[in-house]
Amino acid sequence: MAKYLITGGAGFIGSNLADSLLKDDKTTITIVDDLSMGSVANIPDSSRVTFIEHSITDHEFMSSLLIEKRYDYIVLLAAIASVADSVDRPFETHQVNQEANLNIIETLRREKLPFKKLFFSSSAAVYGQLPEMPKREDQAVQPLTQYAVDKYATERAIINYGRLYNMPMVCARFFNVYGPKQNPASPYSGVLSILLDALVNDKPFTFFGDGSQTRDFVFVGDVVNAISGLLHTPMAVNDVYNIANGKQTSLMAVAKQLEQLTGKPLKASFKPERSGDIHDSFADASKINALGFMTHTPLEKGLAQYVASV
Ligand code: UD2
Repeated sequence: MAKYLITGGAGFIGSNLADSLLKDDKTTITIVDDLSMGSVANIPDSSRVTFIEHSITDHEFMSSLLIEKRYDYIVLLAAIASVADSVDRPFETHQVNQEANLNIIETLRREKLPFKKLFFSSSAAVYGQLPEMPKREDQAVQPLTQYAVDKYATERAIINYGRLYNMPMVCARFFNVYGPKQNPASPYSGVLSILLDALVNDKPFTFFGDGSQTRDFVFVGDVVNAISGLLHTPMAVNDVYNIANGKQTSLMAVAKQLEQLTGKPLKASFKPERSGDIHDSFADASKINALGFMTHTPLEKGLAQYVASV
């Protein structure tokens, strides 16, 4: 029996992870999610899943849950997930992306709670605009937004707690994750979900900038394999790993691929770049590749699966 807690488990990445973990019939999962971005429809329909609609920013609630339930694996995915949203809501971002997670690790320390592994989702945003490409985990960081500051601060806190108190914890820097269950409903949603929604439903799409910005688009199935691998690999501890495809693609190029896959033309317009936006992002994934479980779905294949899912 393995007991998992997934914060943000009703969201895009968390619900894909839950689907995958449930393939082991000894797994039970508790999902804590405030449904700010996620939805009940994402949550796997299984008697082995318990859903709690609650914010992770309720420290007393989260501490009591951890003390009472004693999870084996704790996966911290709940977040204000948009860089642009964090620019608009710095205080909420700080409370969700940093304080709430610090409360969780501090509860584990203070109460001496035993657990097998804690995973935290940090972000490629911590690398900022520094020119070195591709991004390696040992390169300098440059957190340019509250989003990046809070992700980096939590990453450091987790690694420091792991070292100081011998707690088994690991962090990963997600690059641009896409795939089934990604919610296009908000202007802050991941760009590929907005693009696909625009194409499928004949809506207009706005490029912020000229579309030449590049991202490392990583398929959600690969991200799920990476999280699961990091949780179950004892030597992956007190460290941070890029989770990426390791390929650099411009937004314009990916828009063209989606036009081809859907057979529809994009109704595109252009506006100035978003504040806090990074122009280029591209990862060196060799550190996680060396652990042996990372998969790299080619972009064409991942996009085709995504298009087929909507
Ligand atoms: C993504 C993640 C973030 C973080 C980061 C790591 C989301 C929502 N955000 O931030 O959590 O991990 O990657 O690097 O997944 N854009 C448009 N039109 C639109 C929407 C976006 O042109 O309608 C542009 C946007 O200005 C940016 C690019 O597309 O240049 C990607 O935007 P995003 O919000 O999908 O992701 P990003 O890279 O800001």
